[in-house]
Parts: sequence; structure tokens; C-alpha cells
Amino acid sequence: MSTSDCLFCKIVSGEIPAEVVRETDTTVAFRDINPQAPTHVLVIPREHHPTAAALASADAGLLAAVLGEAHRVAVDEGVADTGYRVVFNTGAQAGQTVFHVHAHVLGGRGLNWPPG
Ligand code: IU
Repeated sequence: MSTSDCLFCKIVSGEIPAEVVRETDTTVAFRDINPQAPTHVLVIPREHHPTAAALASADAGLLAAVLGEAHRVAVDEGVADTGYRVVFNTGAQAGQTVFHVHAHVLGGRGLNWPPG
């Protein structure tokens, strides 16, 4: 499933370039265009699902695959030992702006809690 007006579907298809750091049959991980930390990578399923909640309902196994890749990205980026954050902004009030589910992997600096 993909939608023709979805930016992240276009990254999956290669129509829009991205700095891809990991790929599997079901997921793609690429650097965020506007990084908020020294490591800021987005992990997405190739299939279009708008939010983490929608993906949890439709295919919990694929959501688990996205999470697994997020942790592999952290290892590859060298932030697994110092600490990192995996975030799904879910819905407009939580700051979601791109409605193709994505896990943010943030690390390489101290991260505040609670987030803004
Ligand atoms: P959000 O959780 O939906 O707010 O995150 C969307 C992210 O997608 C945000 O961090 C943007 O910088 C990032 N992004 C990108 O990496 N490439 C793009 O072409 C666009 C947004 I538009």
C-alpha cells in the first residue's frame, strides 16, 4: 500500500532522495533532513500506514520490525551504550507532521525529560 502524495512513500520508491543508513525487505532508515541531535535517523515501514497506532492495529509484527531496526540503527551509530531515544510522534498535537509512521532515533547528546 502506498499513497501518491506521501513524501515518505516517495523516499521508499526512490522518487525523492534520502541518506539511507539501513534497509530491510520491510523497512527503510534514513537521516532526518533537519536533525535535532548528532544522531537523528527515521525508521519507516515500506508500506504506508499513517501512525504508529494505525500500524499497531494493522500489523503489529511490522511495528516490531520498525522498532528492531531503530535499535540496530542506534548500535550502528555508536549511541547504544551512551543512551538514545526512540520516539513516535502520534497525531498533530504530539507534533506529527508527516503521516507515514516513522520512529525517530535520537542520540549523541544529553536529551531532556520531559520532552517539550
Ligand atoms: P514528525 O514526527 O512527523 O514531526 O517528524 C517528521 C520528520 O520528518 C521531521 O523531523 C522532519 O525533519 C523529517 N523530514 C525529513 O527527514 N525529510 C523531509 O523531506 C521532510 C521531513 I518534509
